[in-house]
Amino acid sequence: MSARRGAWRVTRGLPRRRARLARLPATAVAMVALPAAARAGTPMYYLKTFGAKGNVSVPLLWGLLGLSVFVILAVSILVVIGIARGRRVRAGPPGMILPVGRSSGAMPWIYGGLVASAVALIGFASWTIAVMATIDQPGRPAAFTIEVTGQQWWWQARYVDPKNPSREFVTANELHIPVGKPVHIKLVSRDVIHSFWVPALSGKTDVIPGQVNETWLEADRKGVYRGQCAEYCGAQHAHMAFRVFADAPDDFAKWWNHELQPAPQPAASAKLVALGEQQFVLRCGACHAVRGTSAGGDRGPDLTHLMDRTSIAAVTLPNTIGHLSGWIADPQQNKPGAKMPNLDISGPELTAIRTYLATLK
Ligand code: HEC
Ligand SMILES: [Cu+2]
Repeated sequence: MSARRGAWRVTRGLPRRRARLARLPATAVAMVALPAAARAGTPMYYLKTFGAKGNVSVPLLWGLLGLSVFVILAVSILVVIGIARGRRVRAGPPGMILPVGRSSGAMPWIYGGLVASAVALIGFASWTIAVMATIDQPGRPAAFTIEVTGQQWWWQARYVDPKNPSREFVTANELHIPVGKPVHIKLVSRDVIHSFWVPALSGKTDVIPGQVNETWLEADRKGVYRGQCAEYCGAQHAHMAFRVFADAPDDFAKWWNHELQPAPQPAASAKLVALGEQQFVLRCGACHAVRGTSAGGDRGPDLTHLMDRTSIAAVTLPNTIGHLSGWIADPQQNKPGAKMPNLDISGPELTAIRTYLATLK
């Protein structure tokens, strides 16, 4: 109520459109100053960052924006002054011919302009190069590597511990990283060009078939950061998202150890789960892997610990039993064009398979 009255007081007397314009800077300031909680609903917001990379890039963004605005204003003002002065000179007798050439006092402006532009351009080029050098490699060596494979329209992630090859595993669409530690990311594509982007942590890195691109991530605060494919890659490009969970180092170590475990064997008494596993291996195992079973497919996400994930189909749906059933029954309705076909699963089959999947914790 009081804020409204304040806004009214400031803009009172101005015509409507100008009143709206007058409020624009306040809106922009409010966006930048938005508290973290309010920004949770705008996960692609990249001006507030939570990691070593973004923290040095964002000041450069503001610097370049400030310089651009300053140049536009300075040039506009000088043009207006020039026009005003030009009119005054022309106000001579009719038919008078103005001399063309180096009028006195013009050259210092040109030299001054050249020097000022050169200083600004060299200064900002140096700043840009310094930032690029800083974000190229993390300050400390990365503890491990995640090999991310982009494909239409999801992300496969292979965790690799260079010191211990037996600690390797594969998951999809939800990455976990330890807070405050740089993580090395290797990017490859299985089909077309994608782009790996976690706005709050890092800029974009293209994911190109036949080429390995590298980047790294570091989060300085616990949280969930949204990632998104940032290079148009076909029908479901917008649904090719992922999540990065920055965990406390202990939680992260626990998570990794848990992911290494194979899927639990169905208990002898759990008939429906055992039936579901059988049907899963038969109907789904050509495309999906569940470690500990003979399902070893690689065309779709590894489902060994499906229930540890908060979302399915590259953050298209929340991972609830309802959405899971809906997805298995009709993936093409949920994500038209997705590389998982409709499989004409019968009602009883669906019940068994979904009951089995619910045990993949
Ligand atoms: C022809 C290959 C293929 C078959 C067969 C197949 N899937 Fe999929 N599945 C995929 C692909 C590809 C995706 C990723 C789709 C996307 O996100 O765009 C997927 C995604 C999923 C997901 C979401 C996983 C995640 O983490 O996002 C689940 C769950 C799933 N499939 C279950 C099943 C079940 C159950 C069956 C058997 C009834 C099955 N799929 C059969 C290819 C297949
Ligand atoms: Cu894409």
